[in-house]
Amino acid sequence: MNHRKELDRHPRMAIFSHPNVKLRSSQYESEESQFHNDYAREEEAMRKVLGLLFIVAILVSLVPLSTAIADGPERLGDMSPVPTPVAGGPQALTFTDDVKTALGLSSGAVSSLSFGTSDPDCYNVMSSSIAGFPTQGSSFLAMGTGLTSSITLANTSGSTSYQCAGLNNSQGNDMVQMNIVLNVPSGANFLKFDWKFFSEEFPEFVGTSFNDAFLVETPNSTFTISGNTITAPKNIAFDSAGNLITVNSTGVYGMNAGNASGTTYDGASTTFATTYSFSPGTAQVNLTFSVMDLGDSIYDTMIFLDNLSFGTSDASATATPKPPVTLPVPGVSAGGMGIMALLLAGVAYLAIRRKSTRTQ
Ligand SMILES: [Ca+2]
Ligand SMILES: [Ca+2]
Ligand SMILES: [Ca+2]
Repeated sequence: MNHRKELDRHPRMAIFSHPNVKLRSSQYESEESQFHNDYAREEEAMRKVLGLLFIVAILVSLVPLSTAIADGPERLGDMSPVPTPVAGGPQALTFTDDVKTALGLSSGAVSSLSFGTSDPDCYNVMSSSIAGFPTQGSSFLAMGTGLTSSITLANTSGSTSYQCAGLNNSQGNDMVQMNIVLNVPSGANFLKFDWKFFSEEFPEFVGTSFNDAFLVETPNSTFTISGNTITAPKNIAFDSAGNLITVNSTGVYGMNAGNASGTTYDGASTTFATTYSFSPGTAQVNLTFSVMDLGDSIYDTMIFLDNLSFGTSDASATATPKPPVTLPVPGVSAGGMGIMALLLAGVAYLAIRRKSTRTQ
């Protein structure tokens, strides 16, 4: 055959004109076409997955941060009905004297005592024996972010709540505040008082933004709130770990259900005695006691106060204010998860593009 001659004339074309070569060439074209089709399908499927991932990431990013912080059960307080005024309650003319007696103070020991614009339904003198109080005499003072008339209700609700009228903190949530100016007896160099912290926030909202708090500041109140963190350089009352007394710190360091037995609250601290020392010869001590809701005004927190007294001692009775401890909110926010998903989707997309470029 003259194939050799033809090859000499058109060396490149001749190969493809050979019958065997033609057969193999058409098989190759068919396989190549199949490969391209498969690849196109794979790429299309991957594009769809990535598109879906982007949409999910964007939607998750749009979830407000607050819902992420409020992790745990749904936040619906069991709202207490608004009470009708009771004769002899905080509105009575003798109330200030009742508070002094309840705290164990003589009339002459108090220069002034005021609850400002705090809701009178959210503080009161208690004259019965409840959860280890009174620690002095036959009565004590209760002040909190819910009704004092709820204190001895059976604990049938995990979210007893009341929105107190009047005074609020800088976040617009419930606050009850007592300012008391004490005349220091001659020779005294310290004062002390007993307190106990109760809360419905315990245990389900420990570690969240609903960080209800109790502060005692002297000589004036200067605390500030940022998110769920309180900064109170003038505070003198701390829990056993030296932290500010809040649901997050006290919850972690010693609140339990047993301590709240006999009350409507789900948890309480033990009874603490705070001692505050000052220089001998100090004429007056100005104390501001504050109890407040943080995050919102539901899930009541209550403080029992008693046995506010002076003493004289050597330097051993000291209470050195410690810096506030910031506890992180646990868990990753929805916004953070959305950003993570976007980043992962971006990395996956780049990897696919690189693979696609190499194959072409
Ligand atoms: Ca309860
Ligand atoms: Ca409240
Ligand atoms: Ca609360």
